Amino acid sequence: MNTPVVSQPSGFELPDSHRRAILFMMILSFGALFIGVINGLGQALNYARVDILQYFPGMRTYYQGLTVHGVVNAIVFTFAFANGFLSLTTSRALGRPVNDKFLWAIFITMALGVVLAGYAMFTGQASVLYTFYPPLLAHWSYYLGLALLVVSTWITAVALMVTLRGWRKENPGARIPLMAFISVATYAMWTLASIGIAVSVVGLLIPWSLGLIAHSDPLLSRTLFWYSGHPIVYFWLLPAYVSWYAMVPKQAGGVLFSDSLTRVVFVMFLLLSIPTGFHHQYTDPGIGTGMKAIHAGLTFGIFFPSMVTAFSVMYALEIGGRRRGGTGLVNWFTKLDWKNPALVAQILAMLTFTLGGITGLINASYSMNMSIHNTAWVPGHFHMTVGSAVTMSFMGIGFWLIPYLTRRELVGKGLALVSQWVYFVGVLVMARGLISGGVDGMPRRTNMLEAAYGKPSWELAGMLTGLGGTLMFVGGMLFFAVLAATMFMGRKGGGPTDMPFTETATPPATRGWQVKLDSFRWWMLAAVILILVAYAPFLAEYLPGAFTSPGYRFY
Ligand code: HAS
Ligand code: CU
Repeated sequence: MNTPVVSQPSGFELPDSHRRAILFMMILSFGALFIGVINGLGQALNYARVDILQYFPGMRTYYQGLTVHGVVNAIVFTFAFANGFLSLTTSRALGRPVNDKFLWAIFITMALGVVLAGYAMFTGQASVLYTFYPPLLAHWSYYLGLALLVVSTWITAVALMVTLRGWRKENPGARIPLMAFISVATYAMWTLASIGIAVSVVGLLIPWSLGLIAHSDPLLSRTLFWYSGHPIVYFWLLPAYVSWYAMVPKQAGGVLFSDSLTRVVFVMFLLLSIPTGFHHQYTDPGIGTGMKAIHAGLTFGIFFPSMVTAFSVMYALEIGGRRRGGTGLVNWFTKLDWKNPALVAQILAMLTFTLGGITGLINASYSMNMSIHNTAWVPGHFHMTVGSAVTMSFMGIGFWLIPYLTRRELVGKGLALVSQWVYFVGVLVMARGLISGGVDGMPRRTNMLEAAYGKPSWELAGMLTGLGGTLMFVGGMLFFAVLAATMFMGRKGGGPTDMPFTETATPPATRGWQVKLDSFRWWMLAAVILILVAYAPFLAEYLPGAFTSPGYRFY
């Protein structure tokens, strides 16, 4: 192995105003998760036919609870975390803080969005779930609130691009530091990906909810939703990947072995995340089978960078384990620092993601999708991805980030470790319940307490779901206890003064094809071409659409 080189400038001090703005974003993020985890308990117990939602303040129906659960976890928690965390990683990697006016604009936009969408959800005027498909109709403030949350990610994207451009002017011809490259690539991908949701919400749903247009077009709205709705899962995932690539190797005592391969992975996400949305619409009538097959093929393509990640990160961990005295084929794994909650949370996240990835491949397989679509299998899949790989990674990052931002020492290291193991076991048990029930036809998004049908074999699946969800709730609450104790009682001046970032085995090449990896402009152009290939034929055939459906409010 070559001598490792440091690929980031050192001696970086984050200005206090930035520290505060990012801390506010993290509080919003984890605050949303707190509500989501409590609500999740109600959802999981529903499968075990235990009704606790009725005791929740302000909760009237099952669908109101499920909407809140989806929105706060999948949109507020993830967006607020990404906006804050990747602003920080970009600032740190470039040695150049993002302008703090941007940071406050991001936070205020998100807060406004949460208030607007929250008002509609908590008053029971938006029980349309986080996918808000027409013809279900919500109060306009729900759509506007979600739109503002998307706008906050655009402000972040602009902030990162401006910072990068400033850095490039001062460093002509230099390679973009890796951590900044992968952070900016994440936002470049999402900027293109979010257009679908923006068009749907601003162009179709807000005017419809205000009564400016009388009817809506479910297929068009669903298509625009899933144009953004698949890549959104990588917008949730990639901040975790930034940590797995740029920080976890350091935390594990290893190094990242390839700078170029890491950039290639993120370029692949930029290219292939978007033209895959029809894999959520295999059962939708009105979309040609040929186009669905193209999206299926591209979905197998987007599987690849995650496979590469699995091997790259595992190798980085292995280097760490061997440096700590590990030998043989598997012994290095036991030698990792199992006492470091930030690292342990992320390793457990990776382990659940291995199963999350495999179930994703099954979803993507056209014919197998037919037997699991709209069953409990799907929440089984996504709790092993966003509900654990992402959530546990963010919790793990929180174990050093909150002390870094508050300058207070982490309180309750042991409890922090326990919280992650309990959550990990919980998510595996819950997903086992959902997956087995789903294979057996147990539906998703169904109030099981009121369902007039059922199978004896769903009993065990439902019980496992309820049991696992309860463990996840307990693990989550222990995590919040650690976070609150750190923020209020942590020893002042005890937090880390810098963030952990890894060394790379070889520095980025300064000549040859690798240099071209940094040309975002060309990758964005290539991504647009792929998007056109994937969506233009359907839109050309389908537009101007069929605006025939009135709005419905069932709950
Ligand atoms: Fe998915 C549905 C296909 C990844 C989230 N997905 C969903 C929904 C959500 C979601 C929320 O094709 C439901 C949406 C709704 O409400 O209807 N998904 C995939 C595929 C992947 C995938 C092919 N999904 C994700 C990620 C998510 C997520 C990531 C959130 C963050 N998904 C689908 C499809 C559907 C779907 C269909 C529609 C289903 C339907 O019919 O409704 C791939 O990206 C997965 C690639 C992952 C891997 C795993 C790599 C493993 C790693 C860890 C390595 C471990 C280490 C440690 C290093 C290839 C990187 C090991 C150490 C040792 C010693 C072992
Ligand atoms: Cu998808």
